[in-house]
Amino acid sequence: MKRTNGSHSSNNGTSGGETHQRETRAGGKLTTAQGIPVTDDQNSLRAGSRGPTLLEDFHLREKIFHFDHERIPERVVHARGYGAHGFFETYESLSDITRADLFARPGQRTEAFVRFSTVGGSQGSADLARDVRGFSVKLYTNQGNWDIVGNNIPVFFIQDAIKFPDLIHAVKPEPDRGFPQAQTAHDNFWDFISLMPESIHMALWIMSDRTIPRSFRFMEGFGVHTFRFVNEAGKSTYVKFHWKPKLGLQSVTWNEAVKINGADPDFHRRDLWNSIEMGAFPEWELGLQLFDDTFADTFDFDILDSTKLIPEELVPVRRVGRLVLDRLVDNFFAETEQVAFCTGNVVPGIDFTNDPLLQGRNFSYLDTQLKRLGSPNFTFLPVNAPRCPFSTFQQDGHMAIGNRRGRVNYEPNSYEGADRGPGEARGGYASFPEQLTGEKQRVRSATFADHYSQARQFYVSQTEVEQRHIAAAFTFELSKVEDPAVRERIVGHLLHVDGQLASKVAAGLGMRVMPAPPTPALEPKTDLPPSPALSIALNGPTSFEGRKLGILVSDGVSAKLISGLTRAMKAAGATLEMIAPAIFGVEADDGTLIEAQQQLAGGPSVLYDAVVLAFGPTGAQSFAAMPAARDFVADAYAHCKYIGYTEGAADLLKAALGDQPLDEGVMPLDGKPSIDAFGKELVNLRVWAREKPNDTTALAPTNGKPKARATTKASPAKVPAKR
Ligand code: HDE
Repeated sequence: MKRTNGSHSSNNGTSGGETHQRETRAGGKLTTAQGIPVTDDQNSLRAGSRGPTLLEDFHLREKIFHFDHERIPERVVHARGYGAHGFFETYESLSDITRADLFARPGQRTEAFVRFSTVGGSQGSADLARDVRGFSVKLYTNQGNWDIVGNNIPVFFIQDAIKFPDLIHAVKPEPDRGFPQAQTAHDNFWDFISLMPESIHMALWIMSDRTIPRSFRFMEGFGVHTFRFVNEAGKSTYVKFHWKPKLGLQSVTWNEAVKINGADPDFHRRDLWNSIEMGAFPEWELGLQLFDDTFADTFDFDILDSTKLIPEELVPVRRVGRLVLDRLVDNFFAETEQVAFCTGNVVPGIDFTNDPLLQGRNFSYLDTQLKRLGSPNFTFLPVNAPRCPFSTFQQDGHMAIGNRRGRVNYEPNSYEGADRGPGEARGGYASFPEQLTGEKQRVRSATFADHYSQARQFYVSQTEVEQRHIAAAFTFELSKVEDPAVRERIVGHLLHVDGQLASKVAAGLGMRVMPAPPTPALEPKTDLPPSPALSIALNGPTSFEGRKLGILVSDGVSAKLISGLTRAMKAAGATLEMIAPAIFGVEADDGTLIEAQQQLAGGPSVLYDAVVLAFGPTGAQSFAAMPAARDFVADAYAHCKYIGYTEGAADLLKAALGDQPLDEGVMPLDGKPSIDAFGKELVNLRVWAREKPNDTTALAPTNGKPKARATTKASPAKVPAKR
């Protein structure tokens, strides 16, 4: 695949992303950074064969000097990320609502760079941490760069930027011990949340499967804040941005996530890399929720409050274009690491609102880039530079690679013609002339006071399985919290969300007494209707496209079965991998070699969406005795995956699953009709009926009185001392 760096034109007229001539041809000469040809790159210069190294060895000195300075500070949040290039294509002209040029003409394409990320972990943390995913999009429009720096969750933890450092301190490793890494399951995080009722809505989202996506390709993106569109006549329309994945939503289960992190900590980045490399380009549609002041004035919540969303059922999402990622980066550091997003990067036709979180972000992003990239000239890096001509009088600073030519570096000036330099552009960016009045004060608007109603709405919008996962996630996370008072405060908040959820979590934590709910700042509404758009399960894929089948094969496997499954997956737009006892592969019944992509120990079933046990009559026996093979099956079953199997797999199924009844998701494969039927079922992704509700209701606490356990003697739980 041919891949090229994006080029930029800088204000001194040079064009092309490369600012130096780096020799990249295969077989080119190795030189120093000064271009001096190197004859020996194996040995440093020394006095005698066993003597000291000489200071004059400029090659050694330069090489080690540069290596010593390879690291730059990682992002203070969203440190772990992965990016790719692509384009945005507009479906229809939106000139009636925005003068943004990228929306002016149907079919118009705009170059894009997207970076996905996790928030809490450091750069080397694992992909399947339970965490919010960043979804940052840089659109290199004809009128400059527009960044939509969003997340895969439409709301946020806090309402005011002034709390962001506290939130991030609380979630990151605790400062004395330096752990836990990339986890919210610890005291400081839940302590903070328990004292910030405004974060409860987001807490529901992060305890849902949204924070353990199966792939970046299967998640939604949201701009979160309310922005403005402004048209040529200066009319403003409020807008919320959504990215809708073409392949539908999908997440994994928590137990699976934990195991994926061990088996392949790069699961998400590998998935993105592989799909683009094979030409299955990830795609999202841009959706807009558009509304005016009349809606804003009558909506139950404040449109400036980032802890609230506007249900799609109330303001439908209008799909106006598509984002396609079709090009891998040439170099991870140069592009993905050095890309600098900023919410303040908007183009004519796009404007801000007074959301206090957005206002703080507009300040923060520019500031952080200086710390991270070390120079105000980061804008000249190829991944950050506009694709349209750009022209400023800014100059100098570290790494000044775009200084203007000529004598003039200020404006106004009285030079003439080309010497004069750029002048102000008629029709350039103009801020929406919003009327502003008010007293200077530190205050939170009373319209931001409802903290529970939408949390409840989110919960009642989930399917039963999803609700179960939310309760289990709260139980897991709070079980890692040492301070019982923190656990109690969270359960107290949950009482305002849903009584049953609170009971389930309290029971899961073994609480004897239900804590009292806190006094809400505003009485929660309990009648907001469910919003099906908020469920993953109700917005899943319509085919198995983009998913992956794992086939555990033995010698003697039916070659016909393998070619039948290969055909079925190809037709569905899905991929498949062979997993074998040895990476060399196995010999099929017709003597052909079936190459393996994974050796059994490196290809556990958590890496696949569905699995097949494809054994020949002779080669199958040994699997039942292999722990990795038993785990392969037991995990696939426990994670509710479809399992296809051939006759020879009976022993392994028995060894892995014992006497558990095989349900309709465990399907014998013995010919074309059964392969077809298996292929059809796969679109459901999981057999959720298999998942046993975690029945802790017998332990549910009562209000005020300890309830006797249903089991034998109730031994009082040891209450850890308060720290
Ligand atoms: Fe960010 N955020 N953020 N954030 N954020 C950063 O900028 C910040 C917030 C988001 O792929 C930083 O370049 C403040 C909401 C993404 O490179 C920093 C506040 C949302 C990324 C920063 C927020 C986000 C960042 C760190 C509260 C979702 C990764 C490195 C007012 C809508 C961008 C950097 C990438 C990164 C500040 C809240 C999304 C420190 C002060 C809400 C996707 O500037």
